[in-house]
Amino acid sequence: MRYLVTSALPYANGKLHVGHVAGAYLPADIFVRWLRLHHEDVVYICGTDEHGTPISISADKEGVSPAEVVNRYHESIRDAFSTLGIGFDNFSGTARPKHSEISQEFFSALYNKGHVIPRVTQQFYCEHDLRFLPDRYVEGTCPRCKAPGARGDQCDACGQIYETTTLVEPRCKICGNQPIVRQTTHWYLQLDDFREKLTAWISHKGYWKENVRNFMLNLLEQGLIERPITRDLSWGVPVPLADAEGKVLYVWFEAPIGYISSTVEWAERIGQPERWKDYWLDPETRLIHFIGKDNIIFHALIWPAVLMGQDKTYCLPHDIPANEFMNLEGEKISTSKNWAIWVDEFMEKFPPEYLRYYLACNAPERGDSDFSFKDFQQKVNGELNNVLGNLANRVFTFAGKNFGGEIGHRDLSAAGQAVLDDALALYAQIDDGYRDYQVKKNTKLALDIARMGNRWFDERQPWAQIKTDQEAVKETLWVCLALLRLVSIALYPILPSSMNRLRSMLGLGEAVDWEQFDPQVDFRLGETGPLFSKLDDAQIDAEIELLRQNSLQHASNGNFEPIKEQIAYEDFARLDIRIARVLEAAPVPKTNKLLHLKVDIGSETRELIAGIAEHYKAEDVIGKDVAMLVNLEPKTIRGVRSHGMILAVHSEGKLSLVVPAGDCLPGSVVK
Ligand code: B3M
Ligand code: ZN
Repeated sequence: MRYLVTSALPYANGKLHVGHVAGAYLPADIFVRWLRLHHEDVVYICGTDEHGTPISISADKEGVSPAEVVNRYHESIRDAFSTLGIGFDNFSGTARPKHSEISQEFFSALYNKGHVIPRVTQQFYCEHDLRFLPDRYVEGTCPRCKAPGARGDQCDACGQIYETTTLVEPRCKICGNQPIVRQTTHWYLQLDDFREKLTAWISHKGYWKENVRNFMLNLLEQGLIERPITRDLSWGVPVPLADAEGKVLYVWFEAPIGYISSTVEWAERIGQPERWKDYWLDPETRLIHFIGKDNIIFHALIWPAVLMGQDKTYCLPHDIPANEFMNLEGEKISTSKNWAIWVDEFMEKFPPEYLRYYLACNAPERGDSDFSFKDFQQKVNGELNNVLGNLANRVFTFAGKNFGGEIGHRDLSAAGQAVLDDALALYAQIDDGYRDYQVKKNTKLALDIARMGNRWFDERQPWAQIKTDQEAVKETLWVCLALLRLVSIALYPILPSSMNRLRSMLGLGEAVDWEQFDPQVDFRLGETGPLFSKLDDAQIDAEIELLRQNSLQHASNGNFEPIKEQIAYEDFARLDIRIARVLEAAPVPKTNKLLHLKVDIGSETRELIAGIAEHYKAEDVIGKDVAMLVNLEPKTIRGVRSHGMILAVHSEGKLSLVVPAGDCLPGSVVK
């Protein structure tokens, strides 16, 4: 069987955090390693997603070019994966020329067959920033599930996509203003052209995970509406049509094509440029996409339609194991609030395989899971060390001391055989588990094999046995070594380097096979030593503290507005800011935001309207001295002429008036 396994292409706009790894990467790597133990033909493909508004918004924020953001994070992500032992065959990026070329071919094939049609459409446009606001440039309330924070292209809360302009209470992400709706032309993928084919295809996917299948059936039932696959943006793959100046392909149209362009790159790299076709152009290939649940619609609906609409016959996804999300210490991971564990930083402090183990134990397979440092410590100390490490250690020590590390095979007693049989049954279950992506259950089953070994060792009491019955001791040890050997394979996909170390202590070569256990095996131990080490409380407490500090610090200095363009002193000097004493204040009728103020600015009294009523009651401001811009042109607000503006600060949702720290007379100049 030929397998093509992919993990979702992470956006190259930030570092990798543990939530990413738990969902789409570690489970795929584990699956691929398991396939390789079965000598399956498999290529594992990934790369960074380098286009779209996630990238251009990050670049805008940092004031650098999108290419700079992409290069920086591509490298950081690639290195983090490699330290973590995620073994892609190729890790590409979608800003590479080959990818653009293939994406344009894909678009053209659909266009030439009439599956892509231009339409004059309405899009959000910001009159302040003078630009269209595709996808993440606009945020509002989801028209379907009513969750806040929904974007132009998708709502994270319900995973649905909708017509952008149906977003409720839209806001420009750059300036916060309400956008207007403007005409523009875009090209729409006629999804309905593929409805029958898609329905027939999905009807054979009874083995899919329930979350994915149900989501899809529901969508097909709702009916497939056309989707725009182009955007008004400057960063991206240009639309390959003469009348499409300034338009690029929608990132979600071209990103999955990255799976193909990365495979093409791989084939070239290994010197067999045609080799990618053996995978992609064979309908029998098992194409498996590991993704997070927010990516289901793009992989299970739009992407297969895009593949179906090509001239060549591509294989279609065989399975789409979508995982749920991982939270952190009970709260949603949020990179914008710095509530995240960054993989590179984590691995500077802890062995990478401790992270693999913990994320595997805690894989968000059927529901959201939680990363907690205390639980991490408990899994490493209580399971890896106290169960598996302990078994290895006590058996190796005993075998070394008493038998020079040589324990030849023996005829087992009924009791010894029973333990081995139980372990073999678990070993077979673990094999099945990997086939079903059940990583979490497998960590438990593998540890159960080690638990059996410890129990057997305790029951047999070799330290007492040794005085009377050497052969019985050898049987005790041989059974334990046999169990360790099974564990070294069973856990290899999750902990490849630790298990290879265990194997070398057991006197075995590296894991290459999901082997049939050989009951005739003789053990000759190699150099032994501790397999794992414990994490102490102080180290864990420090991490929890650091996490809180980082997020607090971020909250207090986070989300700065960009600093405005530099000005000359003369520009500043044109502002006339003085201290005003509030004489009278009253709410403006029929509003809840405005106060009508009368102030003394020394030389005269003024009337003005201030938008502070949600934060200050009228009686609270009377008598206050505040900073006021006195030479602002007058404006009529709610029928009242407003002569000037008092200054205030917005911070963490609260508003505070700017007041002088010491006593001053009304009319004193602020400079
Ligand atoms: N970059 C979304 C994400 O990181 C997107 C995946 C693309 S897979 C083709 O969640
Ligand atoms: Zn704007």
